[in-house]
Amino acid sequence: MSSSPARAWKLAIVVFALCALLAAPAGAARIDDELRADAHASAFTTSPANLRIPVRDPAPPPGAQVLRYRFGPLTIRPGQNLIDIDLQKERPNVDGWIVGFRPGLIDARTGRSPPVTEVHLHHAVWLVDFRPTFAAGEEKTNFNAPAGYGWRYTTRQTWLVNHMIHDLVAQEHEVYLTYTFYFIPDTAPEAASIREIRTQWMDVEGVKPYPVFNALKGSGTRGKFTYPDQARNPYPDRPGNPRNQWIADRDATLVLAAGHLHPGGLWTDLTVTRGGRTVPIFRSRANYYEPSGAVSWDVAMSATGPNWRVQLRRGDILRVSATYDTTRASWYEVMGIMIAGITLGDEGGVDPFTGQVDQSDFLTHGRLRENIDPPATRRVNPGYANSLKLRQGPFASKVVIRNFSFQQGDLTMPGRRGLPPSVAQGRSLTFVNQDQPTTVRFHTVTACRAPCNRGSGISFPLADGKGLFDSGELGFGPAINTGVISGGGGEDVPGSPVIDTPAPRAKCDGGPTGLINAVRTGCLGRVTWRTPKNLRPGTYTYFCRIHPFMRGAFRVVPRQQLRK
Ligand SMILES: [Cu+2]
Repeated sequence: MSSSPARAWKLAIVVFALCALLAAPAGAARIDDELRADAHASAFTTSPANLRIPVRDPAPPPGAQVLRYRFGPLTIRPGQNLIDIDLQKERPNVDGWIVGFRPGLIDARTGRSPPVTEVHLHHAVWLVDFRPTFAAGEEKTNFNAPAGYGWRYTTRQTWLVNHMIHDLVAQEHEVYLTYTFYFIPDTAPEAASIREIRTQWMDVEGVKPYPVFNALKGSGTRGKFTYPDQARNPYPDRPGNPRNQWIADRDATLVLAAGHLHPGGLWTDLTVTRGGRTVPIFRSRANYYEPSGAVSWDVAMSATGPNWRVQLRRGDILRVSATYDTTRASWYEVMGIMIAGITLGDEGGVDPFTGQVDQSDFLTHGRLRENIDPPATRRVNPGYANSLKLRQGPFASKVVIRNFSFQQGDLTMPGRRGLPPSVAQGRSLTFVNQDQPTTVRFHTVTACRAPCNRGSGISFPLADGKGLFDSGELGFGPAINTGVISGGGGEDVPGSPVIDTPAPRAKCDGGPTGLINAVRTGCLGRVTWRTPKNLRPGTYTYFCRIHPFMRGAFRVVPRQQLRK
């Protein structure tokens, strides 16, 4: 990589754009109470939210070649949850039009898609000449340009891939990102009539390295939370310029749209505002195949149909929002994105203020086998102790996390070390992540409902525990300065999913090795977290959101009891 300043700035911008693209003391009565509560603890008791949206998977259009590429191999270190950027060299060697895009992830050894419970394609964003153009999350939505439209491709373009691949287990994985183009070369007669579209990237967190928000259990109205509409001060750093909007800089026509969400998400909405009037133009719905509904990656997102055309005028405000189910759990570090295809100029279509936009939607593929949580996720795993039945452990002020395990109170640990440490009411317990490297193994301490002893998957555990606490991802990662984009001062923001706290630069050594490292301006994160002091007496169980097999418990002991 050349390291000229212009290059570095461009890359820094990319980084943004792209990412735009994370017992004894307890009375018997209370234990009974907790055990009863657990009868409803499972996500698996709720009825499915199968919407039965039709699948539309068009064949390659006339003149199109089907070109399969892969990117990698990428060595995913045990437990890794990193964001990185790399140059992408595997692509067509002639100019033409991309009219379809199909993303995937395969295991380098087996050639098959690895189970989502082991390695997870958190996201990949393909940046073409520094513009986010194609993207994939675990739901792997396909992009189909409507007939007669395509994304321009030339061999002179710069292609970068921003990828975040998450290893949920303690084993290393070697994977390839795969991507298939439906490609019409300029030499094909069909190429002459293709009209160019570009991707208009709509994100509720705008252009940011790690564009996420939290949808907390119980927030919103009637069990649904819409971001940013129902969030309190969602964009404190940008008063009057919300991150979720784009003001059209030209007359143009929108020709396709598809959303991206995380588990818990229900839909993303796209609206247009003109002269103070706002109208909806598309809702991309999450179709959960998962029998328990909106709790796993066993989902597909709907996209616009072949005839969706929305006429935009210069000055129109396009906005995106995301709606999550908040009845069952909190959803941390979630996304809300709508990827839209837009023409360079006015190509007609329906004026959304005077006409009727066809908002019928279609899934781009059926159920993906690799996204189905294994049946063992639903069953009690005898490898975990039932913390509600354990006797009280020693008083402790600190629990160290090392080698994917909690030093005291880990539910897999036999004997005394497995007992939930005791914490006096009004005090807190400090968790310290010492799992090296802390630039790779990020852990969280997240409340799950006791006894939290079923199998591990995406749909279990859920962040639904008493106290609803969450530590955030404990570890260190690179920072990028927003001044690079905005000019002037700016702030350091995470280029990784860690907590946004400045840290000594050396703490970030050993992290991502790709281009994101080349443009880092600093280091962020921390490895300690304290439990809230206001937790009421009782047994608390928790898990790691990054590695759901990690479980632990502690017990808050009432003050009265201490006095005895
Ligand atoms: Cu972890």
